[in-house]
Amino acid sequence: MSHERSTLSQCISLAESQNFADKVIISELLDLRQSSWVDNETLRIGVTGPPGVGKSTFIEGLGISMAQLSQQKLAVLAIDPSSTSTKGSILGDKTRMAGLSQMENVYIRPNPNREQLGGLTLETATSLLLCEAAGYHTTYIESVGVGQSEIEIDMMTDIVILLIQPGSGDTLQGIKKGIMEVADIIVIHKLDGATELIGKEMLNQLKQLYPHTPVIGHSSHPIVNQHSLTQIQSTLSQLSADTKAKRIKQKTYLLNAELKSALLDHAQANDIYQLIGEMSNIKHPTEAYVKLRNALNNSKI
Ligand SMILES: Nc1nc2c(ncn2[C@@H]2O[C@H](COP(=O)(O)OP(=O)(O)OP(=O)(O)O)[C@@H](O)[C@H]2O)c(=O)[nH]1
Ligand SMILES: [Mg+2]
Repeated sequence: MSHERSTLSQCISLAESQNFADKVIISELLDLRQSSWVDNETLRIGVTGPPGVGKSTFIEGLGISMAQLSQQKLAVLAIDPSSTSTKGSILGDKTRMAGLSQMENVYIRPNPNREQLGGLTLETATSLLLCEAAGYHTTYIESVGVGQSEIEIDMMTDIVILLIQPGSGDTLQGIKKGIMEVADIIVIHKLDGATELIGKEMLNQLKQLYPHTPVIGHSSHPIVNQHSLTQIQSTLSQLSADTKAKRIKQKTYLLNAELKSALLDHAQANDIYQLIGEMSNIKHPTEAYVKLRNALNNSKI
């Protein structure tokens, strides 16, 4: 089992590489496993929310409960935003998910957040497919909701769970609208101790503001609230009944993003300025666009 997990880790490292030959290997591997973005019986859950809201601790509680209930394998791709400064991501996530990381049928991949805001990249989508190809039925993607990452988490997962922490200065006005709109489930987290009262107020406000989105209060620490956990699990199983339509849209989005990235890599490899002329001769950005399009029209791409 641990051998299998280390093979999966090696494959994910290859998928994260920018090397073309590595991409060819991964593409062939996924073909071999008949991987498909749309057609399979897996479940992809995005967990997002501001730094420190308790995403990893929440996944630990929910994941342990899911892994105990079924024989199905579960993977977590955690994007740790603090890792660039502390370089402590692996330690951080393994301690936050100490119980899960001990389980036989669980794979946890803590990923350092690279240059992209929120940490999600196209390679994250490929890593997710690799987990599924290795037999992991449910994959969690943990990502902090900053920058454009909320768009991306919605574009990679079947169900987005947004965690909000009461009384942290994350007042409702402070939470970006975009992320509220892509959330399939809103969880008021850390609904315990000193923040319980203010959290309940927030819960009522949100229920009125978003009447069509399930809003659930929950606490994962020091002990997991089993009552709200059950509510979250049953909401998840209702929402997971039909994922196909969303996946079809996602596939178009991801495919276009991959094409743009391939074109850019191709142009860079061929020295883009050889195609469009010296930068100093270009007077405005649209001119660069038009020149490149013309150059591509004349080539056989
Ligand atoms: N009171 C309380 N504390 C919690 C709860 N869940 C997590 N914490 C604490 O909040 C802190 C941050 O938890 P994490 O799970 O690391 O939060 P995170 O959102 O994954 O953090 P980043 O990955 O750094 O964005 C830790 O000290 C946890 O023990 C909860 O339900 N209640
Ligand atoms: Mg975390």
